[in-house]
Amino acid sequence: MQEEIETLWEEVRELSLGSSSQVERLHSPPSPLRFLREFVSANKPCIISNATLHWPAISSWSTDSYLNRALSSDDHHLVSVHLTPNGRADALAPNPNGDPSSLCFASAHVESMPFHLALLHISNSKKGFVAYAQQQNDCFRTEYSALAADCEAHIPWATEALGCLPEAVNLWIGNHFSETSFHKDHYENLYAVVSGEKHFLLLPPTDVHRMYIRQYAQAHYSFSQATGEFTLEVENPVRYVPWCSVNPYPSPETRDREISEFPLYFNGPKPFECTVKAGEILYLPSMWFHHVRQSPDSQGRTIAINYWYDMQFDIKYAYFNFLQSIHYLSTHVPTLPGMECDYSSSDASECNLRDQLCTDSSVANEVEGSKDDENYRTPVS
Ligand SMILES: O=C(O)CCC(=O)C(=O)O
Repeated sequence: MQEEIETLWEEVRELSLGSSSQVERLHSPPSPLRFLREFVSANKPCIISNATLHWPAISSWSTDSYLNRALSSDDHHLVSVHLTPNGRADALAPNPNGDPSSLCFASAHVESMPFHLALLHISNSKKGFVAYAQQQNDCFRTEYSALAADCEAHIPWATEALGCLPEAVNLWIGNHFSETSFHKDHYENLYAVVSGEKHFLLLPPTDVHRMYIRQYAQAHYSFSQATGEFTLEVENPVRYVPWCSVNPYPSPETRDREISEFPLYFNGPKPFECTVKAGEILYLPSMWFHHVRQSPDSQGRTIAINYWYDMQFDIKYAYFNFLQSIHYLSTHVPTLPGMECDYSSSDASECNLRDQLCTDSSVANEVEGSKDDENYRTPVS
């Protein structure tokens, strides 16, 4: 099976994505028909330059005073900020209950605060305390509605191509510490950078086995104002979530171990790599795995808005589920305490416990969307 799966990775690149690790760049927005034919239907990313230079946000959001004025007129108006010790929210971290090498899935301490305080925390982030304003729950249209006139409510050529308005519009204000670990989303994503730069690593859904998706115990950071320190606690009773195991930028000390643990990622085809600058939009197709880092503007922050459009749960989605269900020997996961099955397989009938644990990411939930959830993102199943 190994050979057939590796042939698939190559064939997808030869037939559609191209053999360089570059993402195709368009110098102006495509017509809806071209966007649909060449990118959405092909499930192929592209960067569109000169896409949003007409937005007032491109110039006015470069100063704190403008943003503070717009968002701080009412002292009771709060925004959600993700606090972590290292800028890595929704990422793997050492499991406080396990042996030193075991990992858990750590979510940020989410705090609601007035915008001017959020901006201060973002600008003054340091090792040990990093703030990232982000909430994938349509936050731009709710928490940040005072900024609505500075951008477009949707991306007109994408809306026409996709035949619907965005399901969610999210704002992200981070700094150079902020990093988003490899995951995928069940949305067509139009990701617009307003200030600073975002650096993406992308892998197509066909490369799913290279991500070593495994089950990790869900944990949460909590921040104490009194001590100024974070603690990380695993949920009790323990709940497992599926997440990508690969850290594409291991430290020099862990590099050799990571390469030997995740050879399909490190020795396989290079991921697609791109930097998205202010005024540009990345089309990030549904189901693509992505890892995101950022370089700040002169004010020390990176601002982006993304438009999540519903994806089609069509034959491509069915093929993806089939591919993921194929047991790939080298992605075998050792049995976790209390979980007597192999979670690398997605054959739900194999294990009732897995069914129970993964209900969040069941097809039904994906198709319905997670409108009622606080967070629209579902774990990677
Ligand atoms: O900008 C980021 O940090 C992450 C973006 C992302 O994951 C998304 O748009 O789905």
